[in-house]
Amino acid sequence: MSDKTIVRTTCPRDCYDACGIAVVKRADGLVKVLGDPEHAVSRGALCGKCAIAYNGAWLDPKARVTRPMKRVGPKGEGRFEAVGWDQATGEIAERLKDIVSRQGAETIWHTHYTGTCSLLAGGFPQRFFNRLGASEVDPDSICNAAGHAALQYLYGASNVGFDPRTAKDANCIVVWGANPFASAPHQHKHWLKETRAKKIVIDPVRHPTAADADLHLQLFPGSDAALAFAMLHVLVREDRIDRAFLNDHTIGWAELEPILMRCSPDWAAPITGIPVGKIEEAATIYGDGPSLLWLGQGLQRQPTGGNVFRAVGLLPAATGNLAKPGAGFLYLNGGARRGIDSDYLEAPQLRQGERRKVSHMDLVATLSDPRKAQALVTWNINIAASNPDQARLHRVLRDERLFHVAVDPFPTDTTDFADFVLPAASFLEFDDIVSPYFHLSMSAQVKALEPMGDALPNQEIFRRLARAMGYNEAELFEDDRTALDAACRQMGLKDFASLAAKGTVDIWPEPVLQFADLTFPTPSGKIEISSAAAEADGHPRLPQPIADPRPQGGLFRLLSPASIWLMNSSYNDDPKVAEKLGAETVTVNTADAARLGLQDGDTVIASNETGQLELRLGVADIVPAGVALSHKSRWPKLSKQHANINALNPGRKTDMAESSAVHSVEVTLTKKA
Ligand SMILES: Nc1nc2c(c(=O)[nH]1)N[C@H]1C(S)=C(S)[C@@H](COP(=O)(O)OP(=O)(O)OC[C@H]3O[C@@H](n4cnc5c(=O)[nH]c(N)nc54)[C@H](O)[C@@H]3O)O[C@H]1N2
Ligand SMILES: Nc1nc2c(c(=O)[nH]1)N[C@H]1C(S)=C(S)[C@@H](COP(=O)(O)OP(=O)(O)OC[C@H]3O[C@@H](n4cnc5c(=O)[nH]c(N)nc54)[C@H](O)[C@@H]3O)O[C@H]1N2
Ligand code: SF4
Ligand SMILES: [Mo]
Repeated sequence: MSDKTIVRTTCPRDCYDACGIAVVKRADGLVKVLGDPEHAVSRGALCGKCAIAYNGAWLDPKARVTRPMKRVGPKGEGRFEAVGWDQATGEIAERLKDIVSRQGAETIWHTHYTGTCSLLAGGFPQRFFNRLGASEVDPDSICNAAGHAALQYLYGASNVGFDPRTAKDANCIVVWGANPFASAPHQHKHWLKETRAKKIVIDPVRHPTAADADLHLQLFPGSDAALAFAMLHVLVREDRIDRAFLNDHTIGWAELEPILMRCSPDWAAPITGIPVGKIEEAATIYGDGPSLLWLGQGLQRQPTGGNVFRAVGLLPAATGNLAKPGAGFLYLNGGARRGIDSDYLEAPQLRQGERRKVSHMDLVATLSDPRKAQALVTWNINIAASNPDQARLHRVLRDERLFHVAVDPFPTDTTDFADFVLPAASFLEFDDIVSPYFHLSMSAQVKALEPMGDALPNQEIFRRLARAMGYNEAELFEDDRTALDAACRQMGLKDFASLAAKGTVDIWPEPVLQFADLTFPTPSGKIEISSAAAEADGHPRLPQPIADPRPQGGLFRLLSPASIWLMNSSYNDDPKVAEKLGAETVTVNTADAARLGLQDGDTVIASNETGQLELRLGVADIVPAGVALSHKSRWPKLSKQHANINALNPGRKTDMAESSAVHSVEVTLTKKA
């Protein structure tokens, strides 16, 4: 008999890759979490951060929250006593019921995002909050809501992307404002390396994916709409536009064409910082097609991010790069595409009262107003590290008046502020389903280990809270297996056991065409280049050839995208990951460093009207002049300053959907005296 068992499961992080995992359990109790060699994406290797953290902090009871905890010290100090589940859920329910009867359920806010992306742990708790009648912080407004809104105006859908398997049919792949090297490491390592297509990367940062590309357009942040208009100008000039496609499947091209005829590459070059020849080359390669366009999430985290998406999103429409092999665009491939019914998962029929939402950009203001907010529940999210306006957010979270329950597997900055911390089981400890947002497959998350201590999956935590509240609707208590089997049937699979036996299944055996029938879920059924719906919502009818003004007076535009060693704020507590991360740096180019009399390794102060932060200076010609690069979401409490890069982020909103324009932060950099 073998002395080890292997459980095959899936990584449910907010990552394009959704790697297959092999958990190897030895008879002596030793556990190793490895990449599954048979999985098409991971091919035997996890990314560096998960390879470390899943064998480090995630398996370490001392690093985890393992018992329900009740606060004993002042808020923010992280001093708690362990209590039992019944006491914790009982006391929380009493407090919530009191708030419901005095101030109303709408003053109870919950905020959640993609700490885990698996279906039940990500969606099932909504049933509880619907029944409670709580208000919700709009989840996507911290990440990607502007891009969704823009693509919905243009194509009527933002969650229907190309099938990555069609890369074999493409002659060109454009990666526009994404950094696969960090945020989709296996797509960098395999998918992009194995294609014969010409690769064009459009990004202010010369990251390794950009450096590997056939063509890198290193534009100034926030100038993408101007670049897209100039590319369209070239396509018209060179007669590479698909006029039959435009006639049959779009509305508004006639209004747009005169505008883009004024947007020559000569006009765009000084605005974007891209030489005329490179704009022409990119347009020509894309226009020859078939071409795939990957719209990154970094691309829309700009003050005019919605407009950027509407402008860049014109390229497939103008060139007929849809509904054929090797063509299409991708923002995210959503679960609904595979039949997943989010209404089943979240049970909106339980909703008590009106559904209220605010943007994450308004979270501080909302929590600061006692008429609006009496309680906060945070789950699958670490707002104290990842949200804007960090100092003010920490201040309001410290207010004893606000009743705060945090659910997390780890003791984060956010849980430190809570009145109760509830221990969430990790993905290794329960069954669930992962719906990848790049590939169109579906994967099983299979329980490999027992939950640590008293930890429970999110869905069970909210069942217990529902019971303590005295609710009795059946949906609140549906068991995991029934819900998992139902979700599998929605996708045309027999049941969860059959999915688990396969690990990952391709829902379609062959690559599917994006918008195969060329009908679009817009009001007109066509691609709406000119959009009455956008206009009715207060936006221009057409995408605009505009760019953000360059920072003035020696300010830098600060970009803070994904780090290769962190998953948002996750893993910073793992000592080996922390060692890889090293000091928190900000990188500028050689000319800017020389102008400021700064050298690599200097300690600098980054500051603006929102805050200041001490950082180590890196000097490297990977960013254009006037741009500074740092990475997001370290744990504030692990730094002497009790802050991270979001101490500098005012929380400016995008033009659409009140989403985060985090890549528009401006700072000065000065040498520390
Ligand atoms: N400066 C700057 N800030 C940014 C960004 C940026 O680009 N720049 N990006 C933004 C973006 S895109 C995002 S998505 C946010 C995300 O930012 P975060 O909220 O920090 O995201 P994560 O670290 O993915 O997950 C949040 C928490 O979920 C917990 N978690 C994991 N599994 C489970 C589980 O099963 N149950 C429960 N209850 N909790 C679990 C993790 O331990 C973690 O503490 O950050 C935003 N912040
Ligand atoms: N390792 C790792 N992987 C992750 C995450 C992580 O934190 N770490 N986070 C996950 C999450 S929640 C998300 S949302 C995704 C995000 O992953 P991505 O979609 O890759 O988004 P970002 O990391 O914000 O930024 C991507 C790129 O956008 C560029 N960019 C910034 N401003 C502009 C601009 O104005 N124009 C253009 N063209 N480019 C611009 C940045 O320089 C950066 O290289 O990654 C996921 N994967
Ligand atoms: S975070 Fe992404 S790359 Fe890393 S193991 Fe998970 S799915 Fe794979
Ligand atoms: Mo995100």
